[in-house]
Amino acid sequence: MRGKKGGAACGDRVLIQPTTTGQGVIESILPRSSLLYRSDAYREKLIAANVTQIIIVVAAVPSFSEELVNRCLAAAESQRIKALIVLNKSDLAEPTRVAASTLLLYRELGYPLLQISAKTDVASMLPHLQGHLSVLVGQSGMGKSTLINALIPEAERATAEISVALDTGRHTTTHARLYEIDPDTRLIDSPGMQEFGLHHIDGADLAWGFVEFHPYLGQCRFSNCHHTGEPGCALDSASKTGEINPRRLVFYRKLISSLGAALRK
Ligand SMILES: Nc1nc2c(ncn2[C@@H]2O[C@H](COP(=O)(O)OP(=O)(O)OP(=O)(O)O)[C@@H](O)[C@H]2O)c(=O)[nH]1
Ligand SMILES: [Mg+2]
Ligand SMILES: [Zn+2]
Repeated sequence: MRGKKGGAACGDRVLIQPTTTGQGVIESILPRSSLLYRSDAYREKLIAANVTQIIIVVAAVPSFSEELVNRCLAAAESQRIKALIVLNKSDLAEPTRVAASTLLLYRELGYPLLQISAKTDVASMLPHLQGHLSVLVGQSGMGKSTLINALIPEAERATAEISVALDTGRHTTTHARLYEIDPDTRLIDSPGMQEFGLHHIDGADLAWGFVEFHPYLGQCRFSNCHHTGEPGCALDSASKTGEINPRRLVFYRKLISSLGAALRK
């Protein structure tokens, strides 16, 4: 990039001005069809541009955060891109069984859920990748780079053993990188994340990030209901009757309270 202003993300299409052989400067970034990023109260971090699908990679070991899955799904909904949940390391049979039962809820909501092992078999992923620019996201140690290597052997991505003591990965991947399976099918590996801040999503829009909430939005007693315990809240009643899973309302409320000041606007 020329000057200090960065702003290009993996997946961006740019115009470049060649300088010396093999070198060039980015003149401009072309309009994006989507932009995936995370943000807290202070800064934003671009994850990937122009992706048409977000692949949330989870595994039973190290343990994954269901809250993070909910945040990734909300981000996908806000950008109107497809979301696919991949439960990796299915060769670890017993812990995977427990993780799979947690994730069943998301399949019921309509999100495709694949159980695979990057170490033994990834073939079932291929049909889901076809025609998409996908980005693999998730916590460190879930096996994103191992998946890339299984799908694209010449990628030779660095991977690292997880820390059993800390029940975490080692933040092995430091930069996002795009790989091409065929000209229409591309895949981005991204660094593991612990947090997925969504400060850029307006508090009033957040409920739209939860697909099964849609039929209830606009049905609450107060038009500015934040669904955090206000009287006559349609989501509250729906969760009490079991029409929506109470776990999702809990994640929604956690998310909205983390927005804090942003919500009070
Ligand atoms: N048993 C088993 N282990 C796996 C599988 N996939 C990945 N691993 C192991 O999990 C560890 C972490 O894998 P990575 O691919 O480095 O994880 P990552 O998600 O890219 O991690 P970051 O780059 O830190 O975000 C490595 O030791 C892998 O060998 C799998 O399907 N089964
Ligand atoms: Mg990695
Ligand atoms: Zn409400």
